[in-house]
Amino acid sequence: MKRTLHLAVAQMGPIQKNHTRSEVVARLSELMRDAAARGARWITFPELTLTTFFPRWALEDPAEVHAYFEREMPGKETQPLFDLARKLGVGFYLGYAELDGDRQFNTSILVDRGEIIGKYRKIHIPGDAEPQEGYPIQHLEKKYFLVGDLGFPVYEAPEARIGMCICNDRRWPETYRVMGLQSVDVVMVGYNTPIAYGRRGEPAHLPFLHNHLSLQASAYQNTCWVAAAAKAGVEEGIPMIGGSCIVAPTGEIAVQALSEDDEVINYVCDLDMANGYRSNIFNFARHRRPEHYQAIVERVGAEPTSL
Ligand code: ING
Repeated sequence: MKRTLHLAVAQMGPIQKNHTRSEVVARLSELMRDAAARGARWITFPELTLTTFFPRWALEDPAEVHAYFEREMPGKETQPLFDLARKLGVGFYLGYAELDGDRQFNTSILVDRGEIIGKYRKIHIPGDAEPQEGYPIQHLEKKYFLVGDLGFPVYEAPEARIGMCICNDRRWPETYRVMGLQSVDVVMVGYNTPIAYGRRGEPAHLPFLHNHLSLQASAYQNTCWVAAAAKAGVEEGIPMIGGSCIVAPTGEIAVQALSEDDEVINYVCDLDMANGYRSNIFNFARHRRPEHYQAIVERVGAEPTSL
């Protein structure tokens, strides 16, 4: 009997500053109903998917900043999404800004049939803590979020081992390898990727290439499925990439979103597809040589000195 898992990715179109959480939860609920109607068991939503991507601005008023954060999860406005998931019998990944006491994290949770079974706090915080002179756009996540303190956990869901990461994490091979070494079956990731942030004058096609390149390489090199959900489209005048997709352990994109708006994609994933890779070419136990990898843990930045 093949181990299959029906995954959906719910891409969100833009969320503008004046969109309320209730309006956003109504959109998320519509996507969840669509995914469940297709037979999906799990749904991946984007990063920071309850509000507009506020780290594009330098906000100084703590009350204005905290208005983008959730003090409780579920809260009054998000409870309906949990209730719907319980009714539909589905699980979901949700990205949001978490206020834990006075600590601010870029967080995602795994919720199975309305119960939180896992939490992750973003570890690779990109961008800057202060606005940068001459940048076409700002990306100030280091101003608003602490580095996550939960590691890269992998959770035993009923049908599969599921791990999470958030946006910039997907560009770092260490992210998936730590989960791969925990035999993760599915990595869920949400992202907000503005087009203009990268290298100034970067050719327009490269943000799309780099997104899929990172996801496909990581799925293949860690013999896992990757479900990636974009918040896409033009938010407050800033364009963000779409390209939501479900990637197989072969590194192939099984299905991808075609729009930059609210859109569900889904795929019935064969979780045993990875076995051929795990038993041979990527049999970590047989082939990895950590005794030669110490630089990966000992050094933070690259240095022009040999080990
Ligand atoms: N966003 C971006 C990402 O890693 C970024 C930051 C944009 C990095 C463009 C490089 C180029 O996709 C988040 N939220 O991490």
